[in-house]
Amino acid sequence: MRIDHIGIACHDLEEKIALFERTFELTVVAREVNEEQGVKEAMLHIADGEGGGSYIQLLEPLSADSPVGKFLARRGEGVHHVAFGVPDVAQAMERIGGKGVRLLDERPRHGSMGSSIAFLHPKDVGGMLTELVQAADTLRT
Ligand code: V0V
Ligand code: CO
Repeated sequence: MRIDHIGIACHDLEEKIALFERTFELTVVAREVNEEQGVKEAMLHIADGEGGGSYIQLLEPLSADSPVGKFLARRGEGVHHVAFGVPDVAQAMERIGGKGVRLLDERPRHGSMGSSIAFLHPKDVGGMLTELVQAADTLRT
């Protein structure tokens, strides 16, 4: 439906939040520690859209052997992933997985701001780590 967020890997979350607020005049709307994903993250609001908003996600690793920790060691700071907003993450996983793209998650995981997320292998989609996001307000409880 839209680009939900662009994930940017950084060493120092507070420093990069200040940089993005100052430079682009964005506002942090959520912060979270996600132990399962090994990150401390912040969402900076860009716009509202169909089924959810668009954000910049700043990511600091919780450890060196987490996905973002390994990425920083190998490539340094910069764009880590792109997340597409989808109406139904389980259905999107099934449809995209059915095309031979490797899913990095067997089932949807907990994402930022109560969302439901899943990752696709970067090597199967042109070298871009891709996340599927179903926003919280579209999830049935
Ligand atoms: C690794 N590769 C990447 C990449 N990370 N390519 C593009 N973008 C990235 N971010 C390349 C790497 O250079 C290798 O290519 C190849 O993929 C295989 O890498 P690997 O050695 O297996 O590397 P690992 O062990 O670091 O694993 C990479 C994957 C891992 C992508 C499998 O990072 C993963 O499972 N990520 C999904 C979870 C995640 O990233 N969570 C943090 C964000 P060459 O060198 O062999 O050519 S959490 C988040 O976004 C949240 C909570 C949210 O939005 O709400
Ligand atoms: Co993300």
